[in-house]
Amino acid sequence: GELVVAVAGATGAVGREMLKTLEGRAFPATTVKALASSRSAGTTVPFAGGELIVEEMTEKSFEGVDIALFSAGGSTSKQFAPFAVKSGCVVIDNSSAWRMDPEVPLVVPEVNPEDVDWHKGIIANPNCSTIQMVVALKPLHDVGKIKRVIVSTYQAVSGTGQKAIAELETQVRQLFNSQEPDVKVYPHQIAFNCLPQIDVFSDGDYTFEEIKMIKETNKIMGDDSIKVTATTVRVPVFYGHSESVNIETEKKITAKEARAILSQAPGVVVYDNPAEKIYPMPLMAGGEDPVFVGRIREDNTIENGLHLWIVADNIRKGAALNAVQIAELLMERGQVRV
Ligand code: A2P
Ligand code: 11C
Repeated sequence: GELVVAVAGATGAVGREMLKTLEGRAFPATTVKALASSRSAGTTVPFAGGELIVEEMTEKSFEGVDIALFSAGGSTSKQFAPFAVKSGCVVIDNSSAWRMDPEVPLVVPEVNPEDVDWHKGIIANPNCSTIQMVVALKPLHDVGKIKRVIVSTYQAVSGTGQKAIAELETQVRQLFNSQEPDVKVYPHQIAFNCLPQIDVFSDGDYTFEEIKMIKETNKIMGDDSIKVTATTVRVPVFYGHSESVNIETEKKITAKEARAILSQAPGVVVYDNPAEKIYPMPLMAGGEDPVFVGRIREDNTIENGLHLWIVADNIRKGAALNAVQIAELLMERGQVRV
């Protein structure tokens, strides 16, 4: 039969990658609609060797649509997702708008695929930095039960969207031409700098990005007993988030065992050979699907501790790919349409 898919926010950094991913994985859509704001209505976006004409997203855009992939910001998704659901469409939403809603599953297909089964029309795609971390932590949790996680991130500007990619490029060019850099998107210059602030400050002086990593990890892993703490940092990298992750487990997992467990884990590639200077880096993870893990070693300051270095393309596994994998799960499990 017919399978109509809409991409909401099709002109954005993630929306464009969603279209590429649908095409690359041969998602069985008969029709794909590209939706964005009135600003870009009538422009085109590349798809399947041709182009799609972008339509303005309205309350009526979802009539006859089976699955909508949303990446148009939290407020847009709060406004439009309910209309999509009303017309029977399943929304896979990449914003933070619905993630902590108890009525909304928060899904990483390698971790909690069964949670798609209780959706009521909206399924949330987690934050990029959370996704890559839980893909690597779940198989270790299953073996040794993780008690505590301490994560520090090194996040690429593409996580902020198209305008931040442009800002880093522009600042680098301006600095090489002895000009004062324009600072618009971030509170400080991002070129040749590190900003220990992602999103707004909130409770206890944690940023919202840090709070997302903490709460989303517990929800996806289905285990509130895991204690998570985070420091999230923006770095002048275009694509690929990196994370230094320290875990404490109930049962001892040696570095060798961790390497073996992660080598078998779905969606993970172990890239770890110190003697050959082999470890994951954003420049190699960009444009790739897997979550790369390296620098695996025991933390001898505690009894059962491990260090991991986790890198993934934040636009792919961190956003577009995870969303398309959720759409594939919906098909496999017969959960399309509300
Ligand atoms: P537009 O290009 O028309 O502004 P990014 O995350 O890269 O900044 O992209 C954000 C995406 O969300 C873009 O596709 C943008 O469309 C879309 N968007 C933003 N606001 C709205 C809105 N009110 N209605 C529909 N799409 C929106
Ligand atoms: C960043 N993690 O790198 C953010 C982007 O909650 O979906 C994604 C924000 C979110 O800036």
